[in-house]
Amino acid sequence: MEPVPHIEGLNRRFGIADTAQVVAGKGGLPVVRITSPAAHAEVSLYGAQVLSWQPAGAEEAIFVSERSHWEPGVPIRGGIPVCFPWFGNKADDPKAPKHGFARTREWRLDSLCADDDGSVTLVCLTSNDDSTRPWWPHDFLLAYRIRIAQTLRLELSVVNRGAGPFRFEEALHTYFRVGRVQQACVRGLDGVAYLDKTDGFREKRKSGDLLIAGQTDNAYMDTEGPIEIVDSSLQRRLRTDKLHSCSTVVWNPWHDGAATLSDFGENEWQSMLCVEAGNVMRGAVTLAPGEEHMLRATISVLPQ
Ligand code: TA6
Repeated sequence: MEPVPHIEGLNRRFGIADTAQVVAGKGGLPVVRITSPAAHAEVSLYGAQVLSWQPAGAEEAIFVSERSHWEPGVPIRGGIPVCFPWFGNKADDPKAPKHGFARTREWRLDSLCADDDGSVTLVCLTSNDDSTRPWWPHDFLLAYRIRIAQTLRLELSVVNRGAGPFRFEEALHTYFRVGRVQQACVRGLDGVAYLDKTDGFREKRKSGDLLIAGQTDNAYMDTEGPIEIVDSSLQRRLRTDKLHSCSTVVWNPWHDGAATLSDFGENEWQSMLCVEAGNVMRGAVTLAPGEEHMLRATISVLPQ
């Protein structure tokens, strides 16, 4: 991690008066802070991780743990981690960083623009280098376009810059903030087959809304449609519309799972629910040389 002068340089180059600044966030990590008539948001360049998004007139939609670590090499607990090029543990290497290396790299800020409609869009880039090749020997470019407005639009593009094809998994591991997870349910997964990680990845199928009543770690397959968290305690719905995403992961560690994670505060598990748009497990994507794949998630906060 480079010292603060690097952050000041980014702010001089990209900052937009009264609307968007690059500042030193927790742990000195660079953060783009956006305050526009449409929304307030924060995006850490470390991991290109959205940390906060609060559309005008609504409460904060994103959860970040009060016990999160804020240091290079360690994932931030909360926000919207970008998982790439594998999801969870790497199948052929148990020592590889969980959820890939994208979430623990500082990304390059490529552009930051404000539009007349009050939206602000930033583009962050990262690509292969000597630190990624030992884990994954492919040449790639990741371009992440984040549009902050009354809705939050996330577009993750993967480009194959190598000479041969590669296969990857990806997910936008969104930690939604909920009032009380026990009073939330997930709608849009009715009848969809899923792999239950809490039960040895056994394949199951459930009908109706998903009530969160215990540790939940399900990877739903073939889910192209919108998914909603219905949060009765905050009386709102958190909706994710997806494009080019065939899987959705739903995760809450519940009391016992959170207790094993040092970066979760006491009872914080009740205030979060991850609903993750992605392409994981048998939904992994194969890209030929020169090809590009774009995953889009558009998030909105709606009345219940
Ligand atoms: O998305 C669900 C999951 O893969 C869970 O299995 C759980 O471990 C979670 O992600 C958090 O992973 P992390 O590496 O951030 O602790």
